[in-house]
Amino acid sequence: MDRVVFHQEVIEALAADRPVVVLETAVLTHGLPRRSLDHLPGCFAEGRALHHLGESAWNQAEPVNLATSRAMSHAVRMGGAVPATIAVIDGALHVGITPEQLERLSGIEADKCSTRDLAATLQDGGCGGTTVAGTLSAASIANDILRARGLAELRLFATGGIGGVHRDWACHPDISADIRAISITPMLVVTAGAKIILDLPATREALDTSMIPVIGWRCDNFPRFTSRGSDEQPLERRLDDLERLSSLCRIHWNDLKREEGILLLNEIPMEDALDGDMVEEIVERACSTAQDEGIKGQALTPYLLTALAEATSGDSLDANIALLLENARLAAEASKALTV
Ligand code: PSU
Ligand code: MN
Repeated sequence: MDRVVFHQEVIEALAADRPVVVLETAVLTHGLPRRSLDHLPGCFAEGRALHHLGESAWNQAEPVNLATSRAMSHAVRMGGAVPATIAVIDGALHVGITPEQLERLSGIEADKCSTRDLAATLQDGGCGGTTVAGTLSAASIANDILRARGLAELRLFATGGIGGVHRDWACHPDISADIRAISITPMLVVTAGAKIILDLPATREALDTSMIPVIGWRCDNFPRFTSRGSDEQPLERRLDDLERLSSLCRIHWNDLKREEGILLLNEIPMEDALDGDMVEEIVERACSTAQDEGIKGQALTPYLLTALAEATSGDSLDANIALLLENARLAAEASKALTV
């Protein structure tokens, strides 16, 4: 049985050396609400994030998760690249999925597939949204196949905020597998920073220990997902043009033969960002409620993101969608410049 299924469009693009951007699906199955926007007064009320895309690509009547994933694919296409959305569907790893498959995935009880979960979901013949870790592992499996066929490999990946070291790590050492997956998969990961629900300084240390080059894209401070970076967390490296980014990737992967991924930090645009102090207070409260309610493991990140959305009446969703679209757009731009 074929465990890995490529969408024809992805294969054709890679065969013709056209740019491809990988997208994840845990944000679809577990990160964003499965309701339409009507229930969320703040969300898109003024259509704030729509300028990232043009209204035509956004269907207000659709559930937020589906509309956002569709819009991300659209943003990749607008940027001149082909989206390769990765997911587990009926016991196979799909690299590139159809709009019908995306819609189906958005409405079912899918597994949240980190790397450790892939085999079990495949064995069960089940469906799953892949996290950053799960997606990178799938891309790496796909790259082995592509290399054997003499085709170009997947190098670009756009997500929202990466997982990292959770707050209260000293008591509960919850560190997302995202970090380890990035450290062993030579892909450029475009992200709006670590999710604000995390312990940011600790997450930075973990990235450091994992030998992952961290680059600010036209920003000086480590971005905080739905909030801009603070000058308490300055970055050591910043790049402003795609040519230098591309040459850095070449040096790291080709000349130095390193296998780590590279993290490209794309700060959320000013007009979409939430106030960092306000979010900080909400997250602190949500973390202690999570602890009281015994929420941990895979359920923790979705729980905290939902709490944040509720406490901001949907404003954090606006911001989350905006940054996802911005990251998809930048990844598409970068994929054109990146000729590794
Ligand atoms: N980015 C978002 N929203 C999300 C996620 C990323 O804007 O929901 C998902 C990603 O799939 C990421 C996962 O890999 O959350 C992290 O989960 P955990 O902390 O359980 O590893
Ligand atoms: Mn975890």
